[in-house]
Amino acid sequence: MAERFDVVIVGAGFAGLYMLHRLRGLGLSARVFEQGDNVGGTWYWNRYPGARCDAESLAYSFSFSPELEQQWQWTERYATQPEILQYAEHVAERFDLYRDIRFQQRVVSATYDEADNSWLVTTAQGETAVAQFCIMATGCLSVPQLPDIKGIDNFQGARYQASMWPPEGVDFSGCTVGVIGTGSSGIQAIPVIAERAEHLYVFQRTPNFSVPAVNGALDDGWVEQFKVNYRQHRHYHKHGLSSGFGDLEIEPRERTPAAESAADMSAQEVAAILDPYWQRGGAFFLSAFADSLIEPRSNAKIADYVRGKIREIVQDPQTAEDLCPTDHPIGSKRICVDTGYYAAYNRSNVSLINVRRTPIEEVTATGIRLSDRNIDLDTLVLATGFDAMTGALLNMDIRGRGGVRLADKWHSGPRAYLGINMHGFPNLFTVTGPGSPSVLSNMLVSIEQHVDWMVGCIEHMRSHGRQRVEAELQAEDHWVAHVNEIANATLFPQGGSWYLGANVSGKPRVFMPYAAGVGAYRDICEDVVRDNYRGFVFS
Ligand code: N01
Repeated sequence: MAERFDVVIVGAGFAGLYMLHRLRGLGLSARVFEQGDNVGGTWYWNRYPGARCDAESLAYSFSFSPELEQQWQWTERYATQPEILQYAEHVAERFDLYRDIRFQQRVVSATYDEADNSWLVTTAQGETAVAQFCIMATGCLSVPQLPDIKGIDNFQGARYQASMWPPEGVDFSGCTVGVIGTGSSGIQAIPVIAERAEHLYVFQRTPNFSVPAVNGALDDGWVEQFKVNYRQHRHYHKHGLSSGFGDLEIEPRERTPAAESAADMSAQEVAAILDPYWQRGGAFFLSAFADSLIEPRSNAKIADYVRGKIREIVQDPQTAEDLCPTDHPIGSKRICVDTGYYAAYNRSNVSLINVRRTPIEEVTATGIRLSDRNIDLDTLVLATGFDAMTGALLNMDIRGRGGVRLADKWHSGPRAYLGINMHGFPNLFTVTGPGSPSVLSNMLVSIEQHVDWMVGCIEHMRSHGRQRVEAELQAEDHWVAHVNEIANATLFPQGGSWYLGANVSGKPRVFMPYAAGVGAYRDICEDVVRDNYRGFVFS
């Protein structure tokens, strides 16, 4: 017989950990199922060389515990994967969370029993749990997407996937290495692999825009001063225009764009505004102009500036041209933040293969056969992305009221009210689900906001004797239309990105995250609560 809890949580990344902590505070019992053998979610799996966060560490951290934020010492402006994983483990230990987590348990189904008002959750390993509430804390980029390349399984050398990297690491010394994929993962890994490999071939299909991280060690005195005002910094992250990302100012302040628009500026005027952002580093670069993701002419000027930088850095003119993105507005695909990416192509042991010019015909036992030659490889690294936002949810067999499958409901794309709950799926919450700011924001800010909202809702139900909460169909429809309306007012839909599901063949092309920012979204969620949970039905 399945054990009974108040809540089942799927996933022990940051969302699952914080949810468990908050539920404990309410005195509720919870069981967490996690497929890995430790906590950390994305930071548990993505151990590829050079993996680090593109949000600043002092912002990409929990705010719920002032003691934790004061005591934890981040060492670099952008934390490395091992440091973030240590942080997740520290949080789990500090708040005594491990005892409720079952590791190496991959959830395969979640089924709602209407008569019992409960969810039955089952794992591939045969464990089950029944609970009134089911929380999907499954992450947005947790299902790897493998490339559909002929012969890929024939390769006899070592093959690694960025998002399932072996914990013991990989020694590339003396190896001829091929990397397929030049998104954020590839762009972080390439300069690091280049330092070790005998020769590195990068197989690039679509170039991406990348800005320098300007990473470095954090100065203790500076951090101490920053932490004096931590609460106020957090306030701006949660409510401001910056989508929850941090800044490097000691004085807390709202980050505002330097200029309204680049559209009618000369290249020199644009450069005068962008140069300080480029030198300062980080994805905040895109916020220099207020309309960078709205006005195509402004966006084009910013893209020109970055292409100019690529041509300045990369010595070989043909390689530089091949690295210049021309097929999408800058920022419409997630902008990458790198350390030495473009400069890596100046090394004599790094070759860029433009596979649009010389397509990959086949992966063979010994390497890659291009349309014009064979390249022998010892090692092949795949950094080919994820089935984002919906992948983890649809990989499970989730069945709501009347046995309706989530996969059927989402046949033409995800539908959820506020990205929090779906009509037909009572008491099931999706942390940072499609329809919420999620991947367009600092995930820690969005995770805390969602968990706090969901816990507030559960508290409300308990104090009002309510057993069931479910989004109204009409509220869900309106929200989905609103998410689309906001996205269509931006350049995002032109990106052909994973935000749209465009990287997965057959996936409906729907812009999944909510693009109005964390501040506006938080206001809406709070307003819904003030308005007696407008759009939700309790029973
Ligand atoms: O994945 P991606 P990612 N043949 O989808 C290529 C987060 N993240 O893992 O564009 C050849 O961006 C594909 O080419 P194309 C972050 O949000 C964050 O790098 O389809 N190439 C593309 O170049 C990020 O956006 C951090 O033509 C093929 C690449 O693979 C998200 O995760 C670090 C191919 C996939 O790029 C995903 O990033 C890492 C094929 N058949 C990740 N199939 C930080 O915090 C695919 N590609 C810094």
